[in-house]
Amino acid sequence: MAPEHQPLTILICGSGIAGPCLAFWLHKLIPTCHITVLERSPTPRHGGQAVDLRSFAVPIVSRMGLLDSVRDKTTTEEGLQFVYADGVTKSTFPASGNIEAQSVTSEFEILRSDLAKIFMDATQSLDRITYIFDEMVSSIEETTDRKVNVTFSNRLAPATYDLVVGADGMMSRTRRLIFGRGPNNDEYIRRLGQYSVLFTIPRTETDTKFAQWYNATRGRLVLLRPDGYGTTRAYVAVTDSNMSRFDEIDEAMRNGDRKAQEQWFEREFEGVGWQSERCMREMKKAEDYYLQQIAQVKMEKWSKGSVVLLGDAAYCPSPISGVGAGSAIIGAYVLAGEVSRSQHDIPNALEQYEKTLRPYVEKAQRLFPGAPQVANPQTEWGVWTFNKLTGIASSAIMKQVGGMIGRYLPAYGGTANSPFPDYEVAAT
Ligand SMILES: Cc1cc2nc3c(=O)[nH]c(=O)nc-3n(C[C@H](O)[C@H](O)[C@H](O)COP(=O)(O)OP(=O)(O)OC[C@H]3O[C@@H](n4cnc5c(N)ncnc54)[C@H](O)[C@@H]3O)c2cc1C
Ligand SMILES: *[C@@H]1O[C@H](CO)[C@@H](O)[C@H](O)[C@H]1NC(C)=O
Ligand SMILES: *[C@@H]1O[C@H](CO)[C@@H](O)[C@H](O)[C@H]1NC(C)=O
Ligand SMILES: CC(=O)N[C@H]1CO[C@H](CO)[C@@H](O)[C@@H]1O
Repeated sequence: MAPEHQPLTILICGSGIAGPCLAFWLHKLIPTCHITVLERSPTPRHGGQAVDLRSFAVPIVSRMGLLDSVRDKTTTEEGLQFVYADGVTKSTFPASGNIEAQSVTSEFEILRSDLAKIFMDATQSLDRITYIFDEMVSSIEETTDRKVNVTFSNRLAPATYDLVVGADGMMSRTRRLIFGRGPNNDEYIRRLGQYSVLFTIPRTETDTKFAQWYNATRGRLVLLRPDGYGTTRAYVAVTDSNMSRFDEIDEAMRNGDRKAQEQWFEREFEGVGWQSERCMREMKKAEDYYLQQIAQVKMEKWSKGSVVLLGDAAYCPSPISGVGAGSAIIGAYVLAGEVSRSQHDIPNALEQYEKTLRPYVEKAQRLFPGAPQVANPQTEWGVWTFNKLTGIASSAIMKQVGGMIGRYLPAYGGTANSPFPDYEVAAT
């Protein structure tokens, strides 16, 4: 091999959904490259609720040979119910049962941790892929020959890579190292006005096979969902367009102060009714407690030289879009494909990745007008209107709501006519 054709060395920061999926595709399309996946947490991260596989992500996972593994792990959820104040009256949206016209509940709905594990299991034992936990990057510097010098926080020795990928989630540290905090000093984060805490709780008889959504005034939401493991996943959220309401929780989040975070939720949910007391009690015991801000990441550019961002780090569409996991998977596939096509000009590969993926991401980031506020009313009147609307919407004629959404929002649509190339194994 000529010296200029040394095998590529690639560093991926983050072992969530995007990172392992990228490792898979790079390994498949570039049979010589060496891949290191770094994860800041000491063990793979669990927690969170279900994520959806929809549209063009489905054929990609199918080409990975992993669709059956996903099918085996799908949550047992049969649809969505809106629960009214009496706790008895409900309006129901069943899952559509058709992957070409998916309802609000996707046919491939899987716990985030199960999906991450499927991708990790498919890559962890491959040679040329090394996972390293409890480690992160502390500095990144471009060299004159378009490589990247990296130093690490814990035990790894400084090293040089051909490509560095930040797949380290919405609060990406790689992004900050390369692009700073952004022109508005907001870390490129567009806040949508919701903070939610997610955790697993023991199942009780009141939990059904449906996701149950309970509204309360002042934008408070309790959502309980079956998880396929005999337990229930709680999603407890506060929504407001007045961002000052979140000052305290935001600070507690930045400080990693779980106790202060819990106290904030307890205060917000006092007297809310339905299952909220049970949730507050279980929240404090939960081992998989996970707090998130609902937000989007918007950037003008996703790469600089031979460093690139992927998944939530680059273009988080937010969990309420329903396409966070899907756009991480699609992005991983496109990035691997473009790198395989332009292995000896990485900056060019990264330009092509961005050009190919942008139009999709722009659609994925389109939310319903007014989301999430419209579904989390502040006033009794708003709550009443919302409940009336969801009552009407669940009548037979509106059961195809997923199909309708599919026509307006391409990210929710069918799996055919993918705009992405069929990348083939590349010659090196
Ligand atoms: C614990 C958890 C629970 C979630 N639950 C939900 C959910 O219920 N519903 C939903 O829609 N979305 C959820 N998400 C977000 C969802 O996974 C993403 O929107 C989507 O799948 C895109 O994945 P990603 O790989 O880009 O980012 P993520 O899935 O966020 O993965 C990023 C990974 O990078 C790691 N990391 C962070 N910083 C560093 C660093 N400096 N160096 C190395 N590694 C780092 C993180 O620990 C994480 O493993 C959750 C994310 C996490 C981490
Ligand atoms: C990058 O690292 C190499 C090897 O350690 C070193 O020789 C080189 O000077 C470094 N380049 C920069 C720009 O730091
Ligand atoms: C916004 O929220 C803050 C903190 O809860 C509150 O003090 C303030 O009155 C609110 N502003 C409006 C316009 O509702
Ligand atoms: C129709 C209905 O049950 N709406 C409820 C939504 O939540 C508020 C606050 O708990 C109740 O007062 C409403 O009755």
